[in-house]
Amino acid sequence: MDYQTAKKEYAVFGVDTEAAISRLSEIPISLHCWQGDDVQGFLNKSALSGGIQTTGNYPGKARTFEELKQDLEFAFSLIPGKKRVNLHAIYAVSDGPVALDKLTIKEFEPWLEWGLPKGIAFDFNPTLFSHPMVKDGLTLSSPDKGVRDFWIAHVKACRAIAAEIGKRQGSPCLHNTWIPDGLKDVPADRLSPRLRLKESLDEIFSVKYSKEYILDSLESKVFGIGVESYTVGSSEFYLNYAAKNDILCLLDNGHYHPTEVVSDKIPSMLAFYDKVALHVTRGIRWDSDHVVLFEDELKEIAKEIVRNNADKRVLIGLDYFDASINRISAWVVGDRNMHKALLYALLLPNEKMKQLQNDGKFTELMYESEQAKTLPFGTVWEEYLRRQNVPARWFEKVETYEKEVLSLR
Ligand code: RNT
Ligand code: ZN
Repeated sequence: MDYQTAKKEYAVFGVDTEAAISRLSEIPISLHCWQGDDVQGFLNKSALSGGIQTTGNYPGKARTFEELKQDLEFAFSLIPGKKRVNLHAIYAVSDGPVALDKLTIKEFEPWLEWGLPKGIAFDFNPTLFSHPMVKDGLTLSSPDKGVRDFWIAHVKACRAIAAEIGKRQGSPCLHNTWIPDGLKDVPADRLSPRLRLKESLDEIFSVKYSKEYILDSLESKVFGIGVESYTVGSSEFYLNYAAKNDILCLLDNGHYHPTEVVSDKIPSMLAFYDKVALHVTRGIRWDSDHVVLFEDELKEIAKEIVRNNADKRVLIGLDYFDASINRISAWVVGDRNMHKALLYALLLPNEKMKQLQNDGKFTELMYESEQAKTLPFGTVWEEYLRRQNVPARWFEKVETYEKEVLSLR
């Protein structure tokens, strides 16, 4: 089917494909740099820890800033839309070792020099894992004041960096804090670590920055591998902390009990917060970080963003790491799927369906939403890609890149 025919079919259905395409091209997606090298970074030589894990040993991962940058650039040639890159503190670029609590904007200048001229904006994360100062699995909630102080200094340094990035790029930098703190087995005390975390956060956020430059968020989790019994930074803990301290929550859809869904949490957050941040991922059994596929829950997440006109209120970032397949392919598949889900949601007769719900016409609502599923979505998707100068089929390009670049590493 050609695009003009698809456009007409959608018009009969009450949907304007042109409006959908132009709105989609304005929604930024923050691509996580850490899929490119299995969350290794350039600073730490220690293995990944903190309840997160990459499995697989696919050849060709990026080992340096130059390689990661090159891979990101290639991935971006296959990804449509507005781009942001999500950095972690361990992706600092420097000649010699730099302590995590001493990082400055200097170590991130090379990223900015690369991205800003291309119109790429950045988000930022402190790295509180894979490091010898994580003591007994704890960071900001540790009973050891020395440990807490080190991590407080690290997050403070990262916030200063993020604020400076935001200032330079002319769009706020999302600074998201996730900590691995938790226990493998039944705790004897669940409250004290949380009170210590609260105190550490108070100290961190006592330094104020303009929201024009930095938006702070906190990311909760239900459990991690090796920390199955107790997570200090639970959902309730951060929801309360964020609400009381005018900070954002970041919802990672791999961080909840399996029957809880982030799509349902988004509107609850929008009722109370100006903004909410996301880590879009795909949880499978114990793993919270499989590559994002074009699945039902992803579509539901996109619907909640689109039909609530929350394009500017929901900050979309991706977060997964698969080391068993070509890492560029992992980036491209996941990022394109996020766009695909947004387009899918934009091509629904959302106002009409809301009206049917309000009128109690549930039979017709079910009928309409099932009809929508077989509209020529693929044709509009390809038109969007064409306008974005991105190929519809791209696997061969990745294969060539693998042969010519990755296999030589
Ligand atoms: C871990 C969190 C966190 C990390 C990244 C690397 O469970 O999801 O966001 O994945 O910061
Ligand atoms: Zn996450």
